[in-house]
Amino acid sequence: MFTMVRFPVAAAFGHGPSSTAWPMSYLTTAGPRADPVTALVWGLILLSIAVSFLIAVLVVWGVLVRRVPGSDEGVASMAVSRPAGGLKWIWIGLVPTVGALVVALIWTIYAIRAVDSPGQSPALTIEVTGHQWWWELRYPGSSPNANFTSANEIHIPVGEPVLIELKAADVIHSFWIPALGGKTDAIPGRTNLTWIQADRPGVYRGQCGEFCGLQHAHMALVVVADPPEAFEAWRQAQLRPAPQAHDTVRAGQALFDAHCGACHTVSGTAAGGIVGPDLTHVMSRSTLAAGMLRNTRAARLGWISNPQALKPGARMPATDLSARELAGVESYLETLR
Ligand code: HEC
Ligand SMILES: [Cu+2]
Repeated sequence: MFTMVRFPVAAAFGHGPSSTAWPMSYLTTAGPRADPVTALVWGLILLSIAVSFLIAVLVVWGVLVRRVPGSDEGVASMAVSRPAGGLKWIWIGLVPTVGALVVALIWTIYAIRAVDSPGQSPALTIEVTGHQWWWELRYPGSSPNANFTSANEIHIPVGEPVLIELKAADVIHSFWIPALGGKTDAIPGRTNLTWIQADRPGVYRGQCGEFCGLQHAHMALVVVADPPEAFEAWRQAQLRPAPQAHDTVRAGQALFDAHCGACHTVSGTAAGGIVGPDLTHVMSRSTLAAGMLRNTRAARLGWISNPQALKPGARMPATDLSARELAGVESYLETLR
């Protein structure tokens, strides 16, 4: 009936992201918060391969070339002897080993320093709060009426560092956008800081990285890196309150306010709940329920009538609306662009 978002989620957006085939791969990254770590990962992989290869060669050489004379006749007939000069092999082994470890250590320290904080001051701050099982996003502005709230789809301007203030509403979650950086935990009662930067426009998939309950696997998010003008246009659109409901959807709005408004906010209306995602611009998002469903009419109807059938345990109850009432609510939602 409705479409589940399949791997890769980026297809839902219709434009080419940086790594369409493997959206969760951390081996191809797209910004300075992640690239130094990726270089380190590849470096350590190559170093490990080189060390393993060297050891393999030495073992084969020891077995085939440095055979003890007479060992073919069996261990019992081998003379016990310790030729002089064997100790030097300890040193020959120790020097490259320590050398490799020192290189790895220095490179690691360098990589940690490089990703610790952005080179320039962040263009923007976003407060990201993990909930079971969705992400609340708050974009603070310079004045109270320049704030807005959204969910699950983080838009950022391309090429600029963005500070992320991480919180959690219930249990520990972890913010993870593999192409843009490593995980940072979101811990109840704390604010953890991290930052992201995307150097190429595109869609970067993320996922809660800390088991947080039954629907942990359905707690995805995406970062959409927009060119500056597109980002500004998106921001302006998000700042607008919901349009005045037209006569044709007023009944739907009344039903929404009565049945949904205690949990969902639609700014500029009576609906001011904060238990679930802000729906003021729900139609501008490409997925629903933290990346689980594509945001289509069929998916919305299916979700609203029985979220528990799709995401068992989600903090949204099934509704007892009749089919007609459901269609009314849906036509109201469709105005929330
Ligand atoms: C008890 C609180 C509660 C009520 C009542 C409720 N919801 Fe929800 N709703 C939630 C929560 C929590 C989520 C997030 C679920 C998740 O993704 O795990 C949600 C998610 C949604 C989403 C997906 C939004 C997104 O961006 O992912 C839509 C759409 C939605 N609800 C519509 C409705 C409508 C319409 C009603 C009324 C018929 C309603 N909800 C009633 C709590 C509620
Ligand atoms: Cu989580």
